[in-house]
Amino acid sequence: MALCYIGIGSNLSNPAKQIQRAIDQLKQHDMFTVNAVSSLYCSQPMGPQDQPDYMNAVACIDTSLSPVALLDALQMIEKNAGRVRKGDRWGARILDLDILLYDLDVINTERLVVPHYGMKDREFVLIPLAEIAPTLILPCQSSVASLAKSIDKNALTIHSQLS
Ligand code: J1A
Repeated sequence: MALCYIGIGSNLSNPAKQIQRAIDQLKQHDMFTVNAVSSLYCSQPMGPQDQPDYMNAVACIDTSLSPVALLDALQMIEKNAGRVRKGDRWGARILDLDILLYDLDVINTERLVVPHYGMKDREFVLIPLAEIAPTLILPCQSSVASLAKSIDKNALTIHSQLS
């Protein structure tokens, strides 16, 4: 079994609903056990601001899937839950699932970079992660709690609780 942290984000088509649905799918999946889910956070978009605010959360799961098989399973959830059908055309992607951590493994392949390359710079990842895993130490030896404490909160707020 591997202990993994998954970052979840959406800024389209009722983001709060997209994220709750993604968590429901993680919970229903045969190959995952969901151990903990953070609060739902509202955050400002990275980079260009001419897009809606994001909702973000982090989930802690156990899985016996390999890292690549986990990525495949998450991309299937993105496809199922993250696309709206408009007539015969598939609409924009509305759900992002990122593998933040896979145990303390360090992975650098074409398909997968773990720990997630942006996680230490993103308040919408670090703060929800610190909420559910305050004592976690990253493979680089940094503590999640201390990284979360010193990062700029950038107007990040708790929106609601997830179930
Ligand atoms: C590809 N990948 O990335 S999408 C995939 N390492 O096909 C994978 N650890 O092969 C590859 N987990 O939320 C490499 N995929 C990966 N992501 C890993 C998953 N502003 C990995 N406030 C491309 N909040 C993949 N989000 C990677 N601004 C990128 C989606 C999934 C995140 C856009 C706020 C946000 C974005 C921009 C934001 C937010 C894309 N996030």
